Amino acid sequence: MNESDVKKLFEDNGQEHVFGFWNELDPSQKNNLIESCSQVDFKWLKERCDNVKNGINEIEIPTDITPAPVICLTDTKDHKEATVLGIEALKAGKVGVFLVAGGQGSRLGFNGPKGCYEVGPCTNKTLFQWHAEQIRASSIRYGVSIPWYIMTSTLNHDDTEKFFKDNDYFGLGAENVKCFKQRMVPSVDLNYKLILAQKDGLAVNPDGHGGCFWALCNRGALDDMKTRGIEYLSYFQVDNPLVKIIDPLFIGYHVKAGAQMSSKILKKAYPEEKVGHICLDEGKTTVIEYSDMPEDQMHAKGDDGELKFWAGSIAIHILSTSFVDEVGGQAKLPWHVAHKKIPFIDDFGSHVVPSSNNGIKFETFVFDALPITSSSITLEVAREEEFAPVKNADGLDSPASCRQLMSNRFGEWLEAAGKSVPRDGEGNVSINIEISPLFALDQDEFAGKCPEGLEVKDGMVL
Ligand code: UD2
Repeated sequence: MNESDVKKLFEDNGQEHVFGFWNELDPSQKNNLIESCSQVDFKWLKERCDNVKNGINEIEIPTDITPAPVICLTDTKDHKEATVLGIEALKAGKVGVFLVAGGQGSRLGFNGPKGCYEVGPCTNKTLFQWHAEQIRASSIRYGVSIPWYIMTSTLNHDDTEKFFKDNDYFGLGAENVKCFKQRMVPSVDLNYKLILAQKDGLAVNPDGHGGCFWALCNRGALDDMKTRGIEYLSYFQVDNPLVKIIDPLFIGYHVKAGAQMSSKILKKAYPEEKVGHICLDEGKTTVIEYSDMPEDQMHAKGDDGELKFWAGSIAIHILSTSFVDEVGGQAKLPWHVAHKKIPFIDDFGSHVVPSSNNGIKFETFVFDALPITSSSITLEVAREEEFAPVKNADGLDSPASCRQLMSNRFGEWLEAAGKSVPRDGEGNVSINIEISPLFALDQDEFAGKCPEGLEVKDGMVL
């Protein structure tokens, strides 16, 4: 669209204020603003804003939910068969890994892609390196290249690509690490007006991890998977270094059930824990985010006196690529609304960082695709083995808690191999220790490799 078309379109939609600084802009800034404005889909924006105005929540919170069936930690009878199936799929080169890393990471307050955050308790290895080492170790174990697809956004795409390039793709090969951008959508203020983030650009945000369906299908990733014969994608988030990126057991259960999208869960530590709730709504598997779960359901107890909705989703999934292909481009996921503090340019041209919520962001969530699957399995995992997210700068789910949980997991591996590991009064390992995925991917592998005369001491790195 040319300049006058764009301006007319914005006027027709009552959004001409975004051109308020037009006369101050140089030609290249004018181009930037036209480019930024050309991305706005007014039909989409009107639908979203009308829904908020009219109090219509696109996320229908079902009232008649029941707990979803879960393959629990103790249900081990089919584990062997599932593991064999998972290993077969891996060795046949049918598995790729998919990281969603397009988010803003604002809670952590870290400037840069969250994957560049250093979490190794002793080595300060970054999240990206932990993930890369796991993928490399799994490739070696199963004798195949495992392609890694990484969804970024305009916020961090260039920095992410540069980080991998500067680190020589951590030995995975440039051809096996594919970054692609998700879409951005505009945010609005509390009067439904578009916001200027700078004089020559609108405030936009990534369209949520649910945007991965569109991005996988339209940014070349799915085509690459088809060329390679990838049938299953192991989906994970950037913030959890303990995630088992390649888990033959999980893959195998998914394959065995002919599932389209499957999920890992763990037992919630307390009712309000900030994880999604896996439930059944009229027979369909569904996730209700902690912020949407009705209070009474969140605290409800079953006949056994335990939490009724005990299964917390930790955002680890398997996606069948045929499912992504089927729903991908047109997946109509509902839009979640979040009230946020959105920095803006005020009428006088000053940049303002608000201290309270002044705007609305729209996002879709990947787990909203679960109800449209024809089949899905849910697998329980052990928290101490697989979950140590870094979300906040301090306290819960912080870098400090993550490093502690990493040392705890490695401490358990050492103890299982017959070593003595110092612990504090609360049972936490009281020294920093680190075992690279390239040394051992799991406790069993470690047990077979643990060096005889190993001295367990603070700063120990294997
Ligand atoms: C997520 C789940 C929560 C629970 C928890 C476990 C949601 C809404 N909630 O909470 O139920 O499973 O994780 O740790 O997901 N991302 C993108 N593009 C976007 C937005 C996010 O790629 O547009 C990525 C982001 O980079 C990160 C992941 O998605 O890797 C999770 O995003 P989050 O940190 O906003 O999710 P969180 O912690 O609220």
